[in-house]
Amino acid sequence: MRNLALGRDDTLPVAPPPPRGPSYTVEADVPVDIGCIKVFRAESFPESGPSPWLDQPDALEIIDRRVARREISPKQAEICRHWEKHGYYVLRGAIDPDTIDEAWRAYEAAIARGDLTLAPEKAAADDPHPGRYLNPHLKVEELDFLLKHPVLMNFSSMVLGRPAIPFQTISSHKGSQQSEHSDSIHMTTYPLGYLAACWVAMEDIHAEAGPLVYYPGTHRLPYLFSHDVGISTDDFRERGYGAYVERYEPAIKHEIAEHGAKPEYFTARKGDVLFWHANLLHGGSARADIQRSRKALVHHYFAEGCVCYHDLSASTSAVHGPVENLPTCGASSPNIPVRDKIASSIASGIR
Ligand SMILES: O=C(O)CCC(=O)C(=O)O
Ligand SMILES: [Fe+2]
Repeated sequence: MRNLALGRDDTLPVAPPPPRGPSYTVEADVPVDIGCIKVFRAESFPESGPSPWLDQPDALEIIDRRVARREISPKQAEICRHWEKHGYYVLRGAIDPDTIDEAWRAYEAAIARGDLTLAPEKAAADDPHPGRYLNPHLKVEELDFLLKHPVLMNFSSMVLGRPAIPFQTISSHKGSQQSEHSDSIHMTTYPLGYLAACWVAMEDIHAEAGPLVYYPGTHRLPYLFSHDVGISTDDFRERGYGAYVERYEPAIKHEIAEHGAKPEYFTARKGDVLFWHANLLHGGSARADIQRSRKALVHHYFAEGCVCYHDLSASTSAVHGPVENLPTCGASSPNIPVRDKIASSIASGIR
């Protein structure tokens, strides 16, 4: 079995304990009264740490100390050093092929039953594959199981330095050809950096299928938000992703060119998983052979205890539940609530 490639003795650890306080709240160095934030956009928040542990200037020393204290194994330390430098990691054979096949079969069966309907999203007239689907794990139990798979949860918790909270899934039969971006404009946190993503290969991924493209090291570039590229809240409300395509996407292409960032492509075997940092630039490469499928699941995980919001639309993330759940202005509570359903599923399944 290719499962648990890191081996039983080397099982990835749960997140290290929080540095301060009894709760898992990420205590921002610059506290903000969340209830008083009216517009959830990056410019409404101060610049503040703490950064996730692997983004800290002395991350390499912290890694060495944690190995010395046997909190992480030498193999985990190697993974953390790679993450610190490159902003991604490929875990080969992370999920065994039988689990992958079972999950994909269940997904196809749910589509055949009409439990979920995929838009065609044709890239050309002869495009044989259907489009992506957001949050299929809400309809297909086997995909929910994968989202909460201990190997994926533990890896995300390790790099975030906090317990990971599963947030969303995206399933795809084919390459997205999505322009390069940082996920932080779509899923933003305060403080910054408390998001991790992974891409699960649900079949072998061919170079001509339009594999995920990513740019190692770009996680260290400054975060770029709507405000930085001149997208106002009104622009997004009135024009939606039109403003994003016009202003944000070219700005990211410019960043990549200016810094001479070099692409890598995730050609994978079924069950391989690529994890990436909140700010690593990535996208869907061109589908050289439109007949080829590219079956995958993308998962996004937030770290417990941070504020999660959507910079583009200036709204809080569904991970917190309705906005009324947040502390009221003046309450200044350090405990940022997480929607009950998510919290209880983590409590029962993972911890
Ligand atoms: O699968 C892809 O091509 C891109 C997915 C992606 O960027 C994401 O879900 O964050
Ligand atoms: Fe993305």
